Amino acid sequence: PFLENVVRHQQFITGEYDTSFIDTTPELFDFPVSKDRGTKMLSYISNVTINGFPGIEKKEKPDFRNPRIPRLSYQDTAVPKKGTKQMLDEKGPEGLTGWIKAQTEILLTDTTFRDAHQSLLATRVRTHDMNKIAVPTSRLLPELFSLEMWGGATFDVAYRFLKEDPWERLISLRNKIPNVLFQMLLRSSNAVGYKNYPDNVIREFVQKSAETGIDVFRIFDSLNWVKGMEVAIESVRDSGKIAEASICYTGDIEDVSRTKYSLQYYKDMAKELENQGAHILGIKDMAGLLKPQAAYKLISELKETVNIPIHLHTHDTSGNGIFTYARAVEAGVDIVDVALSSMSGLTSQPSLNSLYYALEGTKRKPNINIGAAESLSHYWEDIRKYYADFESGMNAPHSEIYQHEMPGGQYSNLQQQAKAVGLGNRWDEVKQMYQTVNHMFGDIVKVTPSSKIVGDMALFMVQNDLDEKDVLEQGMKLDFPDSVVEFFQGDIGQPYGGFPKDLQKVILKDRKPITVRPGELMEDVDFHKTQETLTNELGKETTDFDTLGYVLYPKVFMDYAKVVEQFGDVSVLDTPTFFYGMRLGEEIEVEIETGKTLFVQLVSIGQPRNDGKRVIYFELNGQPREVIIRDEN
Ligand code: 3PY
Ligand code: ZN
Repeated sequence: PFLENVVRHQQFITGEYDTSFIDTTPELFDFPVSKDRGTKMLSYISNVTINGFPGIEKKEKPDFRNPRIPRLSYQDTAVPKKGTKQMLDEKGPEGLTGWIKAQTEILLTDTTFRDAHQSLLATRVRTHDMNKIAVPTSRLLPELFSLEMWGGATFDVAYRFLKEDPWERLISLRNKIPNVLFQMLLRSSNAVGYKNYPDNVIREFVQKSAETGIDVFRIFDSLNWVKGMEVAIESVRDSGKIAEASICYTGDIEDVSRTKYSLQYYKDMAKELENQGAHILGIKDMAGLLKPQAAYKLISELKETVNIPIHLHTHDTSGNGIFTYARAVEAGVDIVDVALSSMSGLTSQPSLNSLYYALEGTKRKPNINIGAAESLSHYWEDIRKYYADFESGMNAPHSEIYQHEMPGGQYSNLQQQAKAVGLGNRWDEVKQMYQTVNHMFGDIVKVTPSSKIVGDMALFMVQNDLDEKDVLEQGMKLDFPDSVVEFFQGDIGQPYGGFPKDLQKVILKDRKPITVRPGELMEDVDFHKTQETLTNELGKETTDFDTLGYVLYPKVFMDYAKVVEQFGDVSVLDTPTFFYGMRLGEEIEVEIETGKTLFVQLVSIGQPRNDGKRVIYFELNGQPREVIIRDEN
């Protein structure tokens, strides 16, 4: 309506306007904002302004600078250069993998939109901030192999904390970035959750994700149990997309005292995944344990073992990430994961920008425009400040990762979990206990959800002042966390080398564990019936996306739906307003739909009344509006 009003305006029609035209013509904003929609949005703003945002310290909204968005020429904006996405669409998965293998230069996956912020900022980056940089990313880095922008923890966190729909993120980014492959992280039978789901849920989830825009599925099992990956690999192949089946790297192939995860172990698994139909072999070094010389050895041997391209993922926690990549590149790895420099390093991926310079003068230097990467990095440097409350506090390389082996994506999340249960000041003990628990569990692969189970057990033991001996001696009387019990029951699969029997006995008490694939014992979900139930419960139309969200996370989804009912779609707010509300007198713009912008001013805040409520006075597009909210302070 705003644009319609503009183009119908006499001054616009006769071409007599300058930039003041919009400011001096308030009637342009005379489009109806439903009373309900406006009030809901103002209630949200009032609520965070007065009561703060859960999980972050309440303070007055900081005065952030406007993020630096790279300028694009009209030409750039209008026609994105063709990229890997077109290649997949035209040549199919095998055509694409043939092309990958024929490249001399190293190919890059940019993880800034997913793992980088999952690992640095507890997955809190909002779609709003991604949308603003999506077109520049597509136009300035069209040579990327892929953008990892979905999956892992982003799905759950979007509903749970950001109160936004993860599918909307996929849809809007896909629209803005039509040329680069979109990649997601898929936890095999755990999909994007923390437990095994029925097989038809995995199939449906993969099919919908593929239809909505995902091209490359990085598939892993949190125990490296290939049987647990079968349904996911098959579903991705059936969808016509790329199955990047992955090995999770743990331990240290160079350490002769640790023989469980040897070079041979990885070679055997690689061959198995290739035989299962993987188009690409992923090496998922989720904690950053792969040391440079080990990387050289592992990649060299795997290149001899499989015929498919190899894609390496690491985290830079130890500070050795670039060195590891340089050695892997020498050994012939095809693709590596990096993040734009301002979102890289430490628990995140190594820096794209640094790797570019590290490989200068070699024939494998990546084919990207480094100036473009620098300017995109400026944007993220500015945006990152909005999320300062979610930073982990780690600000230097952390070589103790080689001892505790905690995945990069878990570090900041477990720290938040520890704070939430009052163990914030015992974080060092939690890390130490994490290592102990790994040992107690028989040295397992630690990656979501197995890493979360180790984390839950570590928190449980620190909280209850238990050591390994206490657990074995008093275990029959202890109520272990649900996730730990489920793990020992075999509900997320079978760990390599089996379960430690004495611990399993005290944790399961008299129950018998399962040894088959959990999906074999689960009944299919009836999506049709579930959608009906959901529609009834919410009292409004629901989509297939809603049903899937509900099937994966029933409670989280319902809580999200309640927030939308109460406050409307809060994903349209800018991030500082979303987290901090507004300052007195401040005016903000909210684009509620394309071309429909609301102007909101916070005029005044009434004193608390006897009933504990306050009246908050706004102007919405120049009209006075009041909302009444409860002051929870
Ligand atoms: C996830 O599963 O979310 C991960 O990032 C694992 O490393
Ligand atoms: Zn990762």
